Amino acid sequence: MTYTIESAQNIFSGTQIPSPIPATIALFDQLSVDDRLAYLWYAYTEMGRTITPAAPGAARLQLAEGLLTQIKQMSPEEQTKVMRDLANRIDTPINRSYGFFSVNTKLAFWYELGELMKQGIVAPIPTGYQMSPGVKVVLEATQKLDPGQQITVLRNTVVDMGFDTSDLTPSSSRKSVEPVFERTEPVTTNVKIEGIDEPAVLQYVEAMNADNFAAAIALFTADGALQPPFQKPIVGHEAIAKYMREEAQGLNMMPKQGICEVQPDGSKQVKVTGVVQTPWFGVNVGMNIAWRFLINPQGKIFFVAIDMLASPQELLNLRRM
Ligand code: 45D
Repeated sequence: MTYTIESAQNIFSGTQIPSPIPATIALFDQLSVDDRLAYLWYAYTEMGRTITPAAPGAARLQLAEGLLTQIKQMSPEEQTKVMRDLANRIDTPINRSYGFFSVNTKLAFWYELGELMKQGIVAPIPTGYQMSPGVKVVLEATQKLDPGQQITVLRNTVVDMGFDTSDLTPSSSRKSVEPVFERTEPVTTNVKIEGIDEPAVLQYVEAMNADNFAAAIALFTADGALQPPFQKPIVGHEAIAKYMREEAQGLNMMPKQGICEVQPDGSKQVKVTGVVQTPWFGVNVGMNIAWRFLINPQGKIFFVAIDMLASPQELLNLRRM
């Protein structure tokens, strides 16, 4: 039997409950540009009372240094304009540079801007800014989310800023080596998942928890795909490896339970739920997620989707339909 990515995307579709994350981001997207910047400031500082991200390493900040230095030298009015332009996603030289940053470098850039705003070196929210009712609505929606969902909203809004460079080729000077996230926690080996003994799944988690992406990729078929939360599938070893280097480093994956269904052709559909921690927040924030694997009869991963769960109750939702 041949599989298609489209059919694989639909496995365990009956257990998928829409996450409140896209709904919150849709509300955010409707705000005016100053409202969006103000929302991010309030959401970030409010969150910072309980959880704050780890400071990015020097190597990571170095990648954003050119832009940060430029911004520091600007007048407050110019600084405000840069931030408005970023939120407006228009085509400017700064927005292009930002657009070529990896996800983690974009986060590091804003982390540093946030620090500079707190120190008064970069202009804070425009003077005279009045919080609109719209901002209150999105902030209230955000407060109802669990911490793992809140940081995902922040992350996804940051990733969407700047100019979309996906159709552009970076100049060679812009292709930068992705710095590593140092692991602070000892690596969890010998993964155990209640209800699952599928080697490809257990080995996948072990490899990812050691940032051993070569070992993880080797578990996929050549045409295999990985579908991150709220994204299209990434297809093939090379593309998956690039994605993992940029976005999967330092993650701590703690799968808890799962079900495995053997199909008549010998392929297996596996759903696993558990918690993932990002190196930005470490043990302080857990994200409740599901992995949906399609394993071919030879034991290789043809497809895996990673979904953010709507609520912790979904961790136990392993029914088929
Ligand atoms: O605009 O199996 C200011 C995969 C105000 C791989 C600000 C995975 C102005 C395969 C406050 C300055 C990766 C898919 C902005 C598994 C302003 C796999 C700054 C899943 C913007 C399991 C804001 C991994 C700032 C997952 C600094 C689910 C915000 C990983 C910073 C999830 C926000 C990781 C940060 C997440 C958010 C990380 C640092 C959600 C980090 C979030």
